[in-house]
Amino acid sequence: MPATVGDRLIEAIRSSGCDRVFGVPGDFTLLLNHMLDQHPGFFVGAADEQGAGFAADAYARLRGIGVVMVTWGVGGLKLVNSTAQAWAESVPVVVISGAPGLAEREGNPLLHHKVKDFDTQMQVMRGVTEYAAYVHDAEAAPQQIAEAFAVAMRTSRPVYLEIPRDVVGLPCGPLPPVPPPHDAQPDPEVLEACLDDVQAALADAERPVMISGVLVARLGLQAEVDALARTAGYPVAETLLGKSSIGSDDPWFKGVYAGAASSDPEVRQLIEDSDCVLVLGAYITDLNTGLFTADIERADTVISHQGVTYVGVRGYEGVGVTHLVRGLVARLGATAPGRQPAPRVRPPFTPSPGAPLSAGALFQALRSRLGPGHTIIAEAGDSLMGSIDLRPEESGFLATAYYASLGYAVPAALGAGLARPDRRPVVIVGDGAFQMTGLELGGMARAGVHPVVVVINNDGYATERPMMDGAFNDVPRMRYAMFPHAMGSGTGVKVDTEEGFVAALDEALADDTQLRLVEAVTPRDDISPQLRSLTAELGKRV
Ligand SMILES: Cc1ncc(C[n+]2csc(CCOP(=O)(O)OP(=O)(O)O)c2C)c(N)n1
Ligand SMILES: [Mg+2]
Repeated sequence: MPATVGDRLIEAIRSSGCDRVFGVPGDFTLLLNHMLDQHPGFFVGAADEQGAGFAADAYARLRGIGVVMVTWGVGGLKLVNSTAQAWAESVPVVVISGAPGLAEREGNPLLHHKVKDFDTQMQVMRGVTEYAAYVHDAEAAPQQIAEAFAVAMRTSRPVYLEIPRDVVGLPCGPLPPVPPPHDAQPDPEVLEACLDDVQAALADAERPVMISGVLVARLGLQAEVDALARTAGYPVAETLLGKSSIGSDDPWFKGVYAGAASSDPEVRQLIEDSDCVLVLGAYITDLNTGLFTADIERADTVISHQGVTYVGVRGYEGVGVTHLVRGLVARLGATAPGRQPAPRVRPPFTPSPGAPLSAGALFQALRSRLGPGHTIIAEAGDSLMGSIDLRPEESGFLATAYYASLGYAVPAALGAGLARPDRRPVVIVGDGAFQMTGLELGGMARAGVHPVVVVINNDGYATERPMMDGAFNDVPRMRYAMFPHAMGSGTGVKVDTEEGFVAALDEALADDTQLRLVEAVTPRDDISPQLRSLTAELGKRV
């Protein structure tokens, strides 16, 4: 039997290093689903397409590529948000959509799931992906499939493949060789000049520091950044979106720098007092800069993106963060990391007897207990801002810290648990966000994922209340601790004191055989100090 388009697609997925496809089937994908079924456990069903998209996003953040497969229209259009997030936050997700067969389209009939035209979904997905192909010709299919995976890995952005169902079974040729996953090499003279300039800036500086951004994680540069820090002795801060791009137990790790919303005053002072800040692969977004309160002199800054590096105002085209970091490591003779830093002792938290639970105490308790062995997933809202000072291991923290879509954290636990089965997902999520995608917990046990889920029940949209309050910030009051019971797996408990929270958290962390949900009730108007300073600023703009 000659290989078919469907076979080639599966071959491309597997050879990319991805061993899961998240999705929801529909009649336009059933043949593909049937083919995937030849590999047991390969397809992981989600409750909703957006949940599948978020699970694939989390998987991709941890494994370098993720795949989501859905049906056309009703499925694909639900993936617009998760794919937009993947684009905004540089996550290589391959989105595959089934589609009506070529033969079914003759005469332009009103087929189910169709909106306006047969290419409506393609047009929409083009707007949120780096590469999009309509795979309707079996001869061109291998090239399109190979290119989609190559673009996703090279650019660290989402891509889109739409495959009519009667093309899936057509025979086709082999996948062409995939081009190397990294950027084109820069002009060697420009690279040398750039490295000279950066080295001179660093040598002249008395207090050089590094800021590690999201691309350090996405482009796999952690070992090089560690090597630079260890050899040259530069302290390292992270951005919020780049949180856990290096490990917080590394001795050179100093915290998260985000201007006025930094994790602590010391890290803010360290960065703002520096006379040479090496900013590696960071996006200068509002949330990364504490709403642009970051105060760093441009003249004292080396900032390196994908494909360009600036030393002060001097730009070096073609020198991306990968080239800069690798070039500096080579020049400084920095060695690859050989040893594991000793785990830092996390600041202990002792609950005050009888004290009602506050947001501040909740995050202190989490900080004292989370770290190695966990993938911490913090939802947008106070779950994220309050988590800024948690101490995850390298790549042990996931959050949509730029695009900030609520509903990410719970489905992300599915992807994270499967991508890194050696680490337990710990979800921190607000009550409002939980109502959006909390049902995805129902499929976790089936997939063998047993997260700890902390639902912060502060009676609504607390992040928005300081900016402008009204009944629109109230959400229906639900019994969050009852969800595991209703879903038929796991255990839930509701607590509203410091002692109760710590006891429930310890019990949850000690039992990794099942989903453990802790509903943590905090006062309605109580938010973390970081969120308070951010919303005070945001409120001025409403
Ligand atoms: C999908 C989506 N819809 C709306 C928003 C706007 N938004 C930002 S924070 C927030 C409130 C979140 O409430 P909750 O999840 O309870 O967390 P809390 O603010 O209480 O920490 C809302 C609605 C968003 N970021 N994402
Ligand atoms: Mg809330």
